[in-house]
Amino acid sequence: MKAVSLSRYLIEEQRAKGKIPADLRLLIEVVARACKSISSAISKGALGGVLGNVGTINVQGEAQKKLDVLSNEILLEANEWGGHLAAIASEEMDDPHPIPHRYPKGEYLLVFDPLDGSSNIDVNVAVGTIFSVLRCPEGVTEPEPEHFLQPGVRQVAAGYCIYGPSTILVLTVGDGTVMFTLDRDLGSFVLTQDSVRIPEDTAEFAINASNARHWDAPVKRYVDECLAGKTGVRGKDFNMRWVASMVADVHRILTRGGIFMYPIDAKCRDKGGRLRLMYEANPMALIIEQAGGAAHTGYERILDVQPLGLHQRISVILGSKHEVERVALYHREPQ
Ligand code: AFP
Repeated sequence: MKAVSLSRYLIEEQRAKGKIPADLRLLIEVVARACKSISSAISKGALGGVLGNVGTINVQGEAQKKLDVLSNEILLEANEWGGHLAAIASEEMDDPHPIPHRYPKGEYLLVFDPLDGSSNIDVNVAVGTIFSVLRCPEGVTEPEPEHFLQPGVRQVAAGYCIYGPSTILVLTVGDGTVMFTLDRDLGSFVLTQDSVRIPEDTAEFAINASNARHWDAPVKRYVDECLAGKTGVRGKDFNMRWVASMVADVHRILTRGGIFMYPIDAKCRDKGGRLRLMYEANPMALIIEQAGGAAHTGYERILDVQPLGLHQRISVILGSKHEVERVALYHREPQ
């Protein structure tokens, strides 16, 4: 069978379903091209002089890695001149990046975490770029942070690129989730999985167990029941995985099912959670829901949350539908 490139897939989807306007297609292709450059920089590792910190702290209060800064620059440079964007927001920048006046502006807003899981770079573990596309509110020509503050259901596209043993682009335009693998010989992303489906049940969970003493009762109950295995109320043994790179943990769930949890707990309650709503939770929630999974805070569906700030943090519980529903149920039951 002939390989279907990302461009061909997007054009054929547009023809068949009319869901991907030319500007959105261009935007996705430009993001994918930037991801290829990031993939190439990452793969050089120490030989490219890209490992280690730059000595600065980002808006999240985290030490910036050289690759955080480089990935951010690659994405900004690739996306600012195409004429399809009104503004760009990045996890690495305090404020949105305006489109320079010398370039035309478009109707979309691009939001990204240029390199998620970057604390894993120096140990050669998979990291990734996460992105989300929103529509710029009508009549707005100079978008401010408030124009980005749209609930996740309003995303017109979301995706991530995982830089692992192979480089894989996962994408949704709100009509299912698809995967493309980078063919380095051809230099293009080739469709390798159409209609990704997450099994509704699972026996695998992912959580940073070092936070156990800080967890709220519903999370503790869920994990304790998993750990009790065959002899407990769940009547089956569970397996645990934690990469500490959300793209890698989510990618495993898309591939074979599972539940990922970074819930709000006593340690991060004052911040509202650990993971970022706009850069991590929303795009991943759309990808997961479009693959038949669920994404919740414990109290509400992530995609329904009205963002209050560009860098807002949130509780995240996502993956196999029945397990996510169980954790949400435990949050509703009286303690
Ligand atoms: P970094 O980008 O700072 O490495 O953070 C990664 C991340 O946001 C997400 O990808 C992981 O799931 C989570 O943090 C890991 O957090 P812990 O280090 O607390 O396990």
